[in-house]
Amino acid sequence: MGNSRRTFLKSSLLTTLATALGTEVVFGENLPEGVRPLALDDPTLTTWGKHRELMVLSDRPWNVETPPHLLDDDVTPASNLFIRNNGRIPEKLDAKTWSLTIEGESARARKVFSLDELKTRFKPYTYNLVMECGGNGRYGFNPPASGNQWKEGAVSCLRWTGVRLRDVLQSVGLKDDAVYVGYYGKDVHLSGDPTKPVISRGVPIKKALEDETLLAWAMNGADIPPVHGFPLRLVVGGWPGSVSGKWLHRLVVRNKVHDGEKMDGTHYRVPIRPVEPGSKVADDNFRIIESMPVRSLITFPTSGATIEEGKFLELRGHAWAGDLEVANVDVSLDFGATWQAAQLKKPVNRLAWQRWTARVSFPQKGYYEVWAKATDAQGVSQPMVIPAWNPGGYLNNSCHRIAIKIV
Ligand SMILES: Nc1nc2c(c(=O)[nH]1)N[C@H]1C(S)=C(S)[C@@H](COP(=O)(O)O)O[C@H]1N2
Ligand SMILES: [Mo]
Repeated sequence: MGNSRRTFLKSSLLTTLATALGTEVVFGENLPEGVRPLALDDPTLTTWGKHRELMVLSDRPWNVETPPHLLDDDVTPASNLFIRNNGRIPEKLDAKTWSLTIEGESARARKVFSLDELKTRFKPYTYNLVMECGGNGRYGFNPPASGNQWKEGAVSCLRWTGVRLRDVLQSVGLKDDAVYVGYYGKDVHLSGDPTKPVISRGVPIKKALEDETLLAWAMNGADIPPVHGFPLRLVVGGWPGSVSGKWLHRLVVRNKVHDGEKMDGTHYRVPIRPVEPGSKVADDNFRIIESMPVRSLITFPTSGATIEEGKFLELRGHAWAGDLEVANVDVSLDFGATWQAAQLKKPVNRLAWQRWTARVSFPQKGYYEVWAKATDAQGVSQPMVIPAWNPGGYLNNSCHRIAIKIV
């Protein structure tokens, strides 16, 4: 192999590596021929700085899940935030030239905003908002539903900063017949075909106009990372994550339910009346998922923990209930025969998750399971068993369980 060809191979390897790492490979020119940089095989370095215990469910597109014990913080750190992509992450994201177009048959005008205009013309707000993938818990369904087999970790609660969608929509003007707002992002279909839509969902106008529905440019006080929608995304707390459009560049105000990609069929829709597991569901028996159901996680200790006999154990976790508040959380050490009430905090703002803690003691050495069950403000509790089967494998909010050994 000629010298120039070798130099080319090395430099393209270094370029690939630098892109994956998001930083320069210092001294890269010294890398001996045939030595493979370690980082190429280390997902914690190349997967956008994610914690090394996050689980890669797929890399085409990228879908990465968080184990429950890494969701212990009141505000989920960026390193622990799950990734759910339907297509390719857009390349060349530039905040300076980014624009958001608002149009649609029920908008009074068509307006284009630069990111700077959004930041300066409207008042910014910051809220802690729960974002949970509609398919969180999908692994539990039988027969299995196709799609990412999320366990319980496709959920987060981050501090989002942006302007209210309501303020921006009102500056454009809404017609009386406006019923829905749909989003379009800049991600590209896996095939690479720019004409193929990836995902374009939305929310009814009432949800769009809520105080907490944001056009966000910051996450936990920093720029939104590229994989999570830099430089602008929609954040709609309490509803399936799929309505929080990333790489947001266009919104349409609709006079009917938005008919974008993944608004129909078995996408983010569940049967209205229960169906036989595995059966085909008639189109008129579907509703679009809106507010997510009540759910909780045990974030401490980690499942499988070994604890010394005779000690109290301080359990903790979070609970959330879509648009509603959580009213109480109970824990059981005896497979659900008896329950004890946990302490439950109020959310820091509407649509944030709530911290719960419970001090428990175990009667003797042996194996136990801790089960946690949350109940929402309308008295609806998490089920112990997998809830109604649906073809897309959505809304499995059954109780989280962990294993404990007392020695
Ligand atoms: N443009 C765009 N927005 C998107 C998606 C996507 O694939 N493309 N995935 C959605 C889904 S299904 C979820 S659950 C959330 C996940 O957000 P995160 O990856 O920042 O955690 O983003 C939503 N917004
Ligand atoms: Mo999702």
